[in-house]
Amino acid sequence: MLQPQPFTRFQPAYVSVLRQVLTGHRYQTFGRGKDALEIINCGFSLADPVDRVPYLAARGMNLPFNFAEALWYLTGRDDLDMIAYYAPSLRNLSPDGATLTGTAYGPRLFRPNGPDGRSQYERVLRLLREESDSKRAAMIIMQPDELADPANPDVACTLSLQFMLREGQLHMTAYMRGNDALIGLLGDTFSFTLIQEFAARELRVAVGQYAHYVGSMHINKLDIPKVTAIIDEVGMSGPRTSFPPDVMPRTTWEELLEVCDWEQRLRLDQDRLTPERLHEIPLDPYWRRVLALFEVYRQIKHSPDTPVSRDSLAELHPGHRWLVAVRWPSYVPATAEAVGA
Ligand code: 5HM
Repeated sequence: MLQPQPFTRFQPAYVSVLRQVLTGHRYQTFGRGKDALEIINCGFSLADPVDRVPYLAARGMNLPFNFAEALWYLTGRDDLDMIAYYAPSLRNLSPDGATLTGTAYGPRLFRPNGPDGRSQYERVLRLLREESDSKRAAMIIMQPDELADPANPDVACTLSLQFMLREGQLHMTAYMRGNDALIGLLGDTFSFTLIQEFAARELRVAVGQYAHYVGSMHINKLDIPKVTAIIDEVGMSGPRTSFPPDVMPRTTWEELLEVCDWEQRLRLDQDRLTPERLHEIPLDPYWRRVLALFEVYRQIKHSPDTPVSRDSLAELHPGHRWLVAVRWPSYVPATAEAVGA
């Protein structure tokens, strides 16, 4: 077969990669503090990249982080302040305690970086508008000089993201040198396909296929119990639950900045979003549901002794509510009990 393994949705692809690396690994690698099981040259495709959220209780996905990371990329940021609020462990990768380098794909993709004053993203979208069949719409992420210091703690794992516009569909291909099958694969697929969806809406075309190619796909040995639990969860009786995906509307950059403005106010605990105030925000309900997720996360982070308000939980997409319940059951006791978390 000359094509990557095809899937419709991300969840079965994710479980299949985890199972294959765990039970069919070809190599064991040692070094950089993370001994791992590995397969090399791994590829899959998703026919519906919008269906990107796995509903796996044993995984306990931190969905506020995934949305925040995608926004962090889209707005060209590299600051720890924003992203470490959602994932404190990222502080360990920072060379200066303030920013990230290789992990921060945003500046490389979305900040102007050449004599034309455009970002790579702006360039490839302009290309696709002018020459729709182009094979050049690739955005380069890993840079050659990242290997100059052999001790660099944070070298980008993604080599490039490519768009192809064919027959009214925007396809995306991600090329990665290495991917952590448990953590990185989930976060990277989430944010790359969200960028694909955002771009497709901007071009007013349909979301096409997403393909993911990885040189080294691996599971860190410390994660083996969790990976085993995920495989057991699906293996015994099939997936416990699923939800229809939330579909992004066409979104302007101004609207995206409005989302980020609220994200910051909630992150800094400078404001709170009651359902009444949420409904007054002039954004599509899709983005209001994302803000509701950030509000729930604000309550978890800033009022850890109080359960999350039922009103706030009611504003979430049902699938997102399920994920909150399995990730933070003690903060949402009634919902957690209802979903059996
Ligand atoms: O030694 P190395 O630079 O490869 O360690 C970084 C590891 O982080 C990668 O091998 C991969 O397992 C993981 N990673 C990922 O899966 C890192 C990034 C950041 O670029 C990512 N996905 N996006």
